[in-house]
Amino acid sequence: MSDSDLMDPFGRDIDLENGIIEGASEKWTRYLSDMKNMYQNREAVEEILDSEDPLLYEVYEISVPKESGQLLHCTTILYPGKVGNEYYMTKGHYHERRDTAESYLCLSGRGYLLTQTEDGGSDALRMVPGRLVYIPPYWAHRTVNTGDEPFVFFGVYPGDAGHDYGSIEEIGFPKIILEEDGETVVRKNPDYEV
Ligand code: M6P
Ligand code: ZN
Repeated sequence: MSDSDLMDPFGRDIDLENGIIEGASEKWTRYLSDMKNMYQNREAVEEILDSEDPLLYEVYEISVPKESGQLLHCTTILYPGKVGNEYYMTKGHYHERRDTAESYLCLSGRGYLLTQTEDGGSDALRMVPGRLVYIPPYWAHRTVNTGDEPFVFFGVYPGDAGHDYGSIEEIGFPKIILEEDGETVVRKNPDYEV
């Protein structure tokens, strides 16, 4: 590698309350219309979309080359809300390179990390400010906002991990998180089949 290939070290400022990363970051957004087949109650989805298309989450990413050896850093701001009685959640994904891990550190708000493996393993881990959750290689991951304020977390993962949404868009996760009688409950997904 020549000197001209070397990146310079850099710093970025992250607002630990609202997750905004200042500086040359990429930002992208997901609306309910981007994941309307992923919630249990399709009628509730259509009813909401008849009058508005709510912003579900925003992701700020620090731009580095998406290459082996690099680390990608991002914050996700997942807004509070429900579709029927199912809380707002991220799409969820496997990594294209299945043997890559990811860490999330919760900065503010509260929620859950849902995980699954391709052979039917699954888990649900609570996330509160200051709590780190580790997603080992081979585990798909989705987050769910179970609170009434934005759920903000910081994530780090390998530059060449990639995102694979394919099977998740079709079959979802083994577990779903609902509000029932004012309580947050983790239930088996009735539509889930391996
Ligand atoms: C986290 C990271 C990102 C991911 C984002 C949103 O910030 O895991 O890699 O893109 O959450 O999740 P999704 O891509 O599943 O919509
Ligand atoms: Zn990931």
